[in-house]
Amino acid sequence: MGLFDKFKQALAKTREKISVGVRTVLSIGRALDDETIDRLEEVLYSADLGSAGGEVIEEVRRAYKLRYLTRVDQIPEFLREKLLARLEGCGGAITKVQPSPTVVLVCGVNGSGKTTSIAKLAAYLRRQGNSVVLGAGDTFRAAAVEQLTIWAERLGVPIIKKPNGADPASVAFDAVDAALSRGADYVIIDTAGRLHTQKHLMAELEKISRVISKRLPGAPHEVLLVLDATTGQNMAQQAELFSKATPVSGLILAKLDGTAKGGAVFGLRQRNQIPVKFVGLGEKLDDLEAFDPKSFVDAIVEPFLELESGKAAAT
Ligand SMILES: Nc1nc2c(ncn2[C@@H]2O[C@H](COP(=O)(O)OP(=O)(O)O)[C@@H](O)[C@H]2O)c(=O)[nH]1
Ligand SMILES: [Mg+2]
Repeated sequence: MGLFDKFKQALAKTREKISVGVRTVLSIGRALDDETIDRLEEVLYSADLGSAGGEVIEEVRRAYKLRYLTRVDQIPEFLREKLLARLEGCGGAITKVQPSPTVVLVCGVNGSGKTTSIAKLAAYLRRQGNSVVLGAGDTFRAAAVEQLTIWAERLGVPIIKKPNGADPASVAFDAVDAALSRGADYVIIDTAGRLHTQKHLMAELEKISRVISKRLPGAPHEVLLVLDATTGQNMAQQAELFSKATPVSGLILAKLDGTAKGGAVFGLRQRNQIPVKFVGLGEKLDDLEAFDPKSFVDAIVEPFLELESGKAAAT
């Protein structure tokens, strides 16, 4: 299945809401007027695009006043362009440094999908011919270390771990050390997602980064923040919070499959300027995809194509 089809499947709920709304727009007529624009605004609102939806509709209103837009069949292309512009700079390029290893630190709140995403990212990097070492830096919960160990065994990749309660920074140090001595291409380090105080989170992430850079100057090369896509607009707040603790180089949106809140990606990008690099589309090892803005926007815009044809789009 191609990425466009995977996004179509993942965004099925959002697409269904758009389809329903688009039919009400069409029931009003083909000429663009204040009423059809109001209906379009509701469609975008139902797709949970957040502030991005409101801003795009303002662009529609402006274009309508300037007589640049006069018919509803011009809307899909207009939306495609405006939505795509909002995801400029997003994409799946993960840094690879020479000499190796590239150190990837993974953070995010508990339950967001960190450990699973790390396993998927390791599988992804290995498919591209890289060797990977994992670091079990979530030493706060014994179950977290066990979970990553199971993934490591399944993947056949080395894992560096310490007893429960050990200093996560020392695990990170040892993981980088192991990657250096093995000549591994990547080392991916898990972290705890405790958020009881912002101060504590900052201190812990800062310390891990500092200790990593002692072992390998310039590292970590990537700090990936895992966000739970089902939390919708809350993702933006979390991205802001973590950005204050540590410079985040990219986002992994986990659990994009089956959520009605995938549209939140647009507001997220706008508020934080952190590129979405990967998306999680399920719980299996191969359910991680490098994010491709064009396929994503196409999957959202497709139900709007009904405005061009006046017929139901294929779902
Ligand atoms: N459907 C779906 N579930 C996911 C995805 N990523 C993670 N999960 C599930 O979310 C739950 C929490 O994931 P976990 O990796 O343990 O989160 P962590 O606490 O941040 O390390 C687990 O049940 C995962 O199987 C995804 O992309 N799609
Ligand atoms: Mg975990």
